[in-house]
Amino acid sequence: MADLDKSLDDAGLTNTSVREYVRHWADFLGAERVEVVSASDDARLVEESLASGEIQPAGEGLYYSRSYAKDTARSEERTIVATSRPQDEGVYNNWRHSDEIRPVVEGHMQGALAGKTMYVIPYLMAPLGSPLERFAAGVQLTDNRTVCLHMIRMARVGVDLINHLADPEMFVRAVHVTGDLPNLGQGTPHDKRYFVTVADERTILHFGSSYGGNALLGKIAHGLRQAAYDGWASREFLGEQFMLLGITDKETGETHHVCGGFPSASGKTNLAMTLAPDALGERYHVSFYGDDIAWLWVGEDGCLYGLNPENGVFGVAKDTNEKTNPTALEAVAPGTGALFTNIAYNEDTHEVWWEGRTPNPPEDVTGWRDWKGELIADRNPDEAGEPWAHPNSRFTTTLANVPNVAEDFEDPKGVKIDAIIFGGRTRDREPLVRAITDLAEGVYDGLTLGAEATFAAEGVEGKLRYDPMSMRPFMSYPEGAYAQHWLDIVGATSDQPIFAHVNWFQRDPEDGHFLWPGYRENLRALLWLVQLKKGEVTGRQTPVGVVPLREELNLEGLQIDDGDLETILSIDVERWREEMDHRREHLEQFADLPEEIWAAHRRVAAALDQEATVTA
Ligand code: GTP
Ligand code: SPV
Ligand code: MN
Repeated sequence: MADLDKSLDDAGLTNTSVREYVRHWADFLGAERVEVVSASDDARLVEESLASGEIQPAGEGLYYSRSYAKDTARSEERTIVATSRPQDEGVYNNWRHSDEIRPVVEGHMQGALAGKTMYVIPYLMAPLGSPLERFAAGVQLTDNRTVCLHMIRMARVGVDLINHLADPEMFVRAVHVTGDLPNLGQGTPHDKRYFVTVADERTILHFGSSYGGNALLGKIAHGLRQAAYDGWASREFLGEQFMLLGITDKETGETHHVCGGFPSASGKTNLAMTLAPDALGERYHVSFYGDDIAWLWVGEDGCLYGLNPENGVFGVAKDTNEKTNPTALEAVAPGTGALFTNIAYNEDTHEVWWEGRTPNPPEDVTGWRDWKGELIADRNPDEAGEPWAHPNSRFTTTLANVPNVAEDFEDPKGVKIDAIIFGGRTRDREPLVRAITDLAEGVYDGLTLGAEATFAAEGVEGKLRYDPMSMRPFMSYPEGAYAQHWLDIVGATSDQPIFAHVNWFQRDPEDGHFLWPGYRENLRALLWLVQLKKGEVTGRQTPVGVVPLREELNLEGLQIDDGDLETILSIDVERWREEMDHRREHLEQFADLPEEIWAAHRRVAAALDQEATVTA
């Protein structure tokens, strides 16, 4: 491509290592044109995308896009972590030797951009000036303009961010090719999609999707898989699928920061964006830092620090409404530049809708199309009950649009972490909150985190899909080493954060109702946890941690059935003892699991056995 140098000069791209990388891939992919993208190009890219029909208007400064129907979620089976070190193989990372897999995915990519534009997106996954900045730089190449629009919202994007790297070579090489979506054999034995992170070469090669974490390479591929690997290889930090929030007590002026992991679609965005319940709003303010990724490290003062490497939110639309998540609605209001993907769209009025937005779908179906683009009015009677929006439909908006975003959300120093919580969808056994002060027991709890994969009706009652620290789909190195790295990083702090396990999803075994109202009320459990860390309450020690005494929970303004409350504050010892065997089997899969973790498992098991004898 003769005028490549001119394009790069015009864009002001001066980093010669980046220029070489761009040249190599422009040749290899056979791109006809190269265009370097900065955040300031957003308005023009939006105009072009509207003109070409890739996106559609969805109100003032709001946009809608629809994916190919078989391309609406991450694909875990097609996701691979590759290195040249066989010892990097874990249980969940789908490890392959890079010599074997690189030629396969590159084979699909070669020449794929003939006649097309290759967009170059220089980005930073962290605020400028953070202690982890050298792990944050990346340059995504993509054939997809809508992906550029998403990246501009989700990451900090611009040539300035990578022109002056301390080490000009140190950027993640992130190559994305959408491919010919109708001809990729998604879900068949001839599936051509590959989502590969070559972690020891800091190279990401994703082929065959334009959706979410498959296509926005700064987010999951760099921000989680690559970052987790970098954090381990450097011994410097943890990269986790965690939300991060602050709770300010307006009476004392103190702010505490809580981060934590819930498996995908288990409530991180909702918790991170939460507001205090009305009755507690005078006293407490919740501030939003991040909803999906946190990088954690030990600061010079010996405290654990955390930051959100992202610059935006890619949130689940389903059930987002004024009651569940009012701040999310404000963050996608007219004028925010938000993008909606795979919800229902009205072509005449440009309105959008998703399940749970309002109790019922719009009554007048004129102009409404479902996420596949089909007219609702044309549905056969047997399709009447099908959702209008895809259950994994999403909204994309920048952090600055979130009304309760923390004042210091861009502070590169990050924030001191006071508590780390784990949680999942668990219909029984797990109480509202149980606190854990011991480091190994906290890490053990994270490793045995699980969420209901299916409902009890399918006969797997009590069987969880284990999802260590909510990182199962993003794990990039062996689980035993992952546990050790956690013990090392958090163990190096002088003021250790408190751990806790939370559960908003316990149900009544008879009628299935949620025992806890959830959403904004969840703050009450976190307030108790902060008080426990400060020594203001004592709780009640159980074999699996400290649970709140009923009178210690702030229940002001909350309607909850007495019996329900009692259930979610108590431990079902027999049910827990059944769980311990599953946990042992789960942990036995992991090579080189630290002895401290096994010791924690045995301590919990012995305490449960003893409790059972006492009460027998
Ligand atoms: P990813 O972006 O996939 O990582 O998901 P996430 O963990 O951010 O999940 P999100 O907050 O988007 O929530 C997923 C679903 O759980 C939504 O449909 C929410 O409405 C629902 N949900 C979240 N919090 C609660 C809660 O406290 N109680 C109940 N019953 N449902 C909840
Ligand atoms: C998740 O699946 O956990 C997400 C969405 O946050 S994606 O970016 O598609 O991975
Ligand atoms: Mn996520």
